[in-house]
Amino acid sequence: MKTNDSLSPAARYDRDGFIVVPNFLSVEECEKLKTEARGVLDKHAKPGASVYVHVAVVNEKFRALAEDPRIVKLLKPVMPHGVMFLSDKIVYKSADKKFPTPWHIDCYYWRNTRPKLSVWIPLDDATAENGTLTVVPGSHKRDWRMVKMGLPSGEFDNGIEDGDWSDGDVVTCAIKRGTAIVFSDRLVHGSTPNVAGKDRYAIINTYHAPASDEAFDLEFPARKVVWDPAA
Ligand SMILES: O=C(O)CCC(=O)C(=O)O
Repeated sequence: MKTNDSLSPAARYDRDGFIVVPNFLSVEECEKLKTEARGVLDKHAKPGASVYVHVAVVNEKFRALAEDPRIVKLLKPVMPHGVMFLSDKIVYKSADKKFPTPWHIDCYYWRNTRPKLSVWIPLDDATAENGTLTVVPGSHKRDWRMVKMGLPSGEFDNGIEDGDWSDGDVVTCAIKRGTAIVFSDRLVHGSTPNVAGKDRYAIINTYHAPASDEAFDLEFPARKVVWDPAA
């Protein structure tokens, strides 16, 4: 996918609601993290689950990734008031888990809290055929209504049903493993279905600005300030 643009990352983030950073992790790092992710799902996730939250609480490699200096460097331009890790999540698609992630905005899940962003990193090459991330550029500038969708998977059960964008507005992020996509919690995003039936592991880390704990934050034991410009 096209990632070049003469604008700075911060200006692109403001305009589009996301930025794409190729080669963020190496192939070797992705391979190792994928093994760790499989282990976390096997050991800690509900049987058959495609999602596991609080990875950094149970796995030191993912805890290290959450506060990796490369992530801090990546986020500084879009988070000038500091970077606090909140939580992380594995999302796994496969031959058994082909369903697309429905269109949604993450801020729906943490209403009345301070703004957040997430860093989505696929640990397999991610394509339109194996369930890659899809985004609607600029959608973070509008408000969206989420509804219960009654999806058979029971995971990702809320979505946007009345989105008025056209297919041409959607960016399907066909990217190599280890590419990082930084996106606003107001950006409309989802995934393609995994019609190829091939594994697609991704790790998603969520961050916000350092501040005194809000009640919501207390649900996330691995939360940690990773850059405080005032310190
Ligand atoms: O990896 C995916 O399919 C997308 C996950 C996602 O959008 C989310 O967890 O908010």
